[in-house]
Amino acid sequence: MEEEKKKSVKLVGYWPSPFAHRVKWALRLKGIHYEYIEEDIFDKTPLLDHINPLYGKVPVLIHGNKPLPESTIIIEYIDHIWSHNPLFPNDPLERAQLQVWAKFIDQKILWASWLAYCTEGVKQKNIIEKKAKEIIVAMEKLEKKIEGKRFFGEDTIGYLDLIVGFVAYLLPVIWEDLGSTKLILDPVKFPAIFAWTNNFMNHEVICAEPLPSRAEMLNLIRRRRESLRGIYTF
Ligand SMILES: N[C@@H](CCC(=O)N[C@@H](CS)C(=O)NCC(=O)O)C(=O)O
Repeated sequence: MEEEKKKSVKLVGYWPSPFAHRVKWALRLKGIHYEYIEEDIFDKTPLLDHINPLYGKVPVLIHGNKPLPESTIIIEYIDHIWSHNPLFPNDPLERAQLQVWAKFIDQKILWASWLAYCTEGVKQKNIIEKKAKEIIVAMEKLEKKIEGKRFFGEDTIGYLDLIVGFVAYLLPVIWEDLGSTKLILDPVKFPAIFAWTNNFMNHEVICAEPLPSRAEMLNLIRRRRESLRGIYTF
């Protein structure tokens, strides 16, 4: 493992990508030096298909000369190679349960929000309402999970904090700015998640590098939605 730690680390990302930010946070929490390579997903270079032939998406970690895509898997890999400041518990069942949560959060909150706002056509309004209800149910489950804790990793930031990180800065842009609803990060309905967003965003490692501004995110999401026009139509 000591040999592995000596190899170069590069991260191919795109500035607003919530998936790339997770990996950046993991690398920073571990104090790993890395080179960042920006890849414009609107104008992809051949590199991306070369290093991620299955999906052609960012982020991709390049460790030595070997690429690894998929944010959740990259973070597990990082934690395996650089085991200090652990992001996962030792217990195999608890680790596996966190992975189940990660999948749930990506599908039921992140992907569901994106789908709601990229969908167009006659049923768009219904779909947004349906997805908003589903997301509230998912957020209620998340609220119970974080209740009484400072972080999902208990006293310190762990794997699930990195996965949920987008809730703190991206979800409000999608739902409040694009969708004109305050429902998602309501401090009365979700006091524990609300408190967590402050803990997370003010953590020294997380706030060490500024995240894209709300206005930048909003412009980008609008542009991306436009570029996906016609893909999710009902
Ligand atoms: N499941 C992937 C999702 C990655 C993803 O969707 N990346 C987006 C940027 S936020 C992307 O590269 N999109 C380019 C495309 O879809 O062509 C992960 O966790 O890394």
